[in-house]
Amino acid sequence: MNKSWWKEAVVYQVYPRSFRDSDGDGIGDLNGITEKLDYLQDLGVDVIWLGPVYQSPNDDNGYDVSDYYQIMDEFGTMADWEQLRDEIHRRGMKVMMDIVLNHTSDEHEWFKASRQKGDNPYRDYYYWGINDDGREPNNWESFFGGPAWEYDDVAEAYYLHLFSKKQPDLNWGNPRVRQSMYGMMRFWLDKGVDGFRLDAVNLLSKPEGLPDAESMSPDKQIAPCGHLIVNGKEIHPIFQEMNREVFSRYPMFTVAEMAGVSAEEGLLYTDSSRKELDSLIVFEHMDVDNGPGGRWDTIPFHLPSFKRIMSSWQTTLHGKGWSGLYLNNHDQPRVLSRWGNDTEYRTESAKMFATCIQMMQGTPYIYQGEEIGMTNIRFDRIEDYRDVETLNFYRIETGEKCRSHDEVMKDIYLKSRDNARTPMQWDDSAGAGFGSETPWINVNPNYTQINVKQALSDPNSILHYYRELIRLRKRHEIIVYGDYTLLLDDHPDVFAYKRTLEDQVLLVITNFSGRGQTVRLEEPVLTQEQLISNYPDTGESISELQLRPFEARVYLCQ
Ligand code: TEU
Repeated sequence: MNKSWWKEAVVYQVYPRSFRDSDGDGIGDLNGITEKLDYLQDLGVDVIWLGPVYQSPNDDNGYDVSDYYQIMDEFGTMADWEQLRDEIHRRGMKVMMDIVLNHTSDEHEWFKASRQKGDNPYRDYYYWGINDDGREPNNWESFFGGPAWEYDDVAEAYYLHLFSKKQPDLNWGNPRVRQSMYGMMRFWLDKGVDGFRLDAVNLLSKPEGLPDAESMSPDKQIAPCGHLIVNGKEIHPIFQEMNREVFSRYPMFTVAEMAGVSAEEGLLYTDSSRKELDSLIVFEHMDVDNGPGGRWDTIPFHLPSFKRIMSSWQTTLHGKGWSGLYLNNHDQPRVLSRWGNDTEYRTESAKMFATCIQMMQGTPYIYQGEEIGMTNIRFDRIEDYRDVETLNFYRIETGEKCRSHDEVMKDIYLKSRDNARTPMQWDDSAGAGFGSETPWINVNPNYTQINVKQALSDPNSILHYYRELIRLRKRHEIIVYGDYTLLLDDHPDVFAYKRTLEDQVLLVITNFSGRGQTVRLEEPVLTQEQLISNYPDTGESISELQLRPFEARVYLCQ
């Protein structure tokens, strides 16, 4: 058993823009995060993941970096960042920075230089091209809708942008790009950062010749291209080099965000003997409600598929690799609105999801607001949305696709990333205690009932339950290091599994439905101790369990 501090840690993700606004300008900031560190320490988390806080024109809320060495003015100064780092460390916690390597902002100095014609050393920092007929080099569609190529008048060519057109893709085939980025990472590590979350990082190796993607519909000029790019030919050598040049030189931890990775590929990235990455944040389990049309094409949640995916990651990585555990982040709608019940069973379903995920092997990630059961939002007007992906989708669907406002808003209510980006709900005062009454994005009107102040005062709150789950992880090694077996494989509504470590067995039983369920577990046990449950009074035997809506139970058996 290969032990590491980051395997035993719980990470809390802060989305700085929406966490706490200390100066009342409508935008969350670094001093706001510092103000709330006692709250995070009380919750029991070990690591704070800061969303990108670098200089940025904010086309994609900081994921479009114009200067990696400066703090975004709206968030504060480098001195504020240093104070935040020190206050995190003083409390025995660690700080993880979000590192964006696949692209920069189009306002980054490199890109500005790259556009210039003539003998230009920066030209090769990005992907430029134009076909003989004056068209785009290929038919790729951006992840955020529309073509992945944008024409630039100065360069008289197109540049590649897999995300928004203000996020040109860097050319990682260029050694100067790689060395500059390694230097940037070392700069932050030398400043005392303890870990990195690497953004969209399995996109770095583009396919040779940038071939067209197969078109799904003949009338469309562009086609989704992600599958051609993810896990490209040079990706493993890139991480091995990055590890040599950066990670291996510091006592740090890495988690890489990667779409389009299976558990087998995940093992290649995180197998410790290969010296690439420590762990991953993947999408396979979050994509179970994506139809053939992708993210916005929502199909019903199917628990057996979810169980199969979770189980494949649990068993494939065991003993060799490592993974992150999450159901919420700033790119996903709130899970309790998505797959649970955010009205009648809000508290039960929030606790159930947390139990199911946090009792698995991996490093749990808690996204701000998840611990108080924040829910999705529904703004009537598209003008109240801020996310570039959502706004592009609305423009394309109501424009060239001629769909009605009401129809498109239904998709946005289900999947918009803004669902998770509304201001953190601290209390029931006007503006939810975020710090300003007119924040950059509206608060969820349910802040009068759902807020931290209320949760702290209610012993049955989701917040107290999260604290207890974290405490259990610290107390029972089996939660971190035990192996995993799926139980009741084909059950359509119940997710049950066991973890085993030496002579101990941990049983986790979760009801994903809003109906009662009766299940039989054939587990021979001598003694059993119930570690946690989201319902009171669960005294009966474990061989036949009567589960209530969204009930979750965890037993330790010997
Ligand atoms: O996300 C990468 C990524 O794969 C997602 O953008 C995903 O494709 C999308 O959210 C679902 O449609 C990272 C960041 O987490 C995200 O916020 C950024 O927008 C993106 O990279 C670009 O930097």
